[in-house]
Amino acid sequence: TTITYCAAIDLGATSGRVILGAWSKNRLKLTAVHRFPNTFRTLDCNDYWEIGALWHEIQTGLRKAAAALPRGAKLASVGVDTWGVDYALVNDTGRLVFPVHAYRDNRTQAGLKTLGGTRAALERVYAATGIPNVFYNSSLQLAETIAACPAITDLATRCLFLPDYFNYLLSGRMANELTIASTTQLLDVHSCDWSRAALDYFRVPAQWLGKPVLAGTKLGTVRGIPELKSTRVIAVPGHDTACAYDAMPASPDGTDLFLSSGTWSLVGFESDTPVLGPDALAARVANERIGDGRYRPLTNVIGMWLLERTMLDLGPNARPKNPAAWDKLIADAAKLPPSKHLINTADPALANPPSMKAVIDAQIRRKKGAPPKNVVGYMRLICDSLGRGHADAMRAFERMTGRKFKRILIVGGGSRSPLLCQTTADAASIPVVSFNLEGTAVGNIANQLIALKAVKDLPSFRHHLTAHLEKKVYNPKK
Ligand code: LFR
Repeated sequence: TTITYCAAIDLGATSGRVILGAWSKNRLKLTAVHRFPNTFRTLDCNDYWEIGALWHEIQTGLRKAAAALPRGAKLASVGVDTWGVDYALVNDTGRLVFPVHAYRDNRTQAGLKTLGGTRAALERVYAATGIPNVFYNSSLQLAETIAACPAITDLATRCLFLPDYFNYLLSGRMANELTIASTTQLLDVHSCDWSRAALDYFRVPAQWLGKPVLAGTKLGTVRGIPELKSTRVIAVPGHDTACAYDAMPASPDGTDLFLSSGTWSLVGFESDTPVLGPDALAARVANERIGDGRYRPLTNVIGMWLLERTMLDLGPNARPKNPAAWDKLIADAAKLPPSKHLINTADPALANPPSMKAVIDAQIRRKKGAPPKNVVGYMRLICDSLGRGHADAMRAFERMTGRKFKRILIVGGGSRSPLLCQTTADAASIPVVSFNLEGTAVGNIANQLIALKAVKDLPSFRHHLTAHLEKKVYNPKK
């Protein structure tokens, strides 16, 4: 029997991993060969990723993947996905000519207000790109970089979004990939190329960007790691959320709503057409793309970031030290009564505050409630509030599209929280189905297998995946 080995490099904003996949007899076996934390660092008033540290972890992970292969076996390919929107500016030789900012940096606040305050421009940009005005957009970030450092337009010749940049470091080829391009607010919503109108509005030099390649494009072979010199670098959907959506064991009739739950909760679905117009803009629907060019209209609900940050404020002992401690925390929170007052998850003050706890407490006090007393209480409050946020996003989609969703499929870190699954099912009044699935890595590997012709296409991958998947159904409590 032939076994095809692929490695997924999957970088999230708070953690990263390198996962080895072995595909044989229509089954995927995963081994997490390397896991590492990720964080941005604040220098003066700005936030930056530690890009060299991330590259080091990627290389360490790939060496571990090579070492984990059985004797004589070869790693066929690697693929990279990361969180959305962030980028590296480089010159023709690939040299970094600007530090890599983190999207939580509040340097985009002025641009956000300008675009938000000019109704006509806002509508024009939305009609052109299908992406709402959100603080982290690459468009606003690039505009700020160019305004703050005008000389950058002489220094930089290419803009590579983070998966593109790591693909370049791996393979030596510079290419912009479609799904990550679709997170920028610079891609034309009706084609698979950049939007002239958006580039002009944000004054981004068109020559910085290459026509996006589709997922499955073979970029080259791995440089710099002798054990992997014949391993291909394949452009997978570079956006982690696109990978997570590809891994959804969805029923083919389109009645499943997708929820990828991590730092952010990404609530959306797959569609042949974008969802546009004033209601979509008001609901902040982002028409991001699937690797093949179709659409995944989604809303970003703030996600487990609320908990990540609140735990920092609660001190070193608030964060569970192992999986059993996490389970206990979640179980204890589930025993508390449902929260009387919920967090308004759309409050911009939650994006990157000096103290998350202070912002949450202030919100609850404004509603004349009492803030939680401990981490168990915050867990309960955050899960109740996210459940409500997920359900609101679903109902908005139903109103706009006339669809009726029958199930919510959840993957990612939050899928391991019975409390979050239950609060979501209760608020949405439909079952939530959680999968024991490293969604982003699975979607990443699926795209490599398809490019290598080990799997026919995405529907057949999902079909095989569904056959062996452990799932848990949370029915809404009446
Ligand atoms: C999730 C994610 C979201 C994106 C946010 C910022 O990891 O990619 O989809 O909106 O991070 O990039």
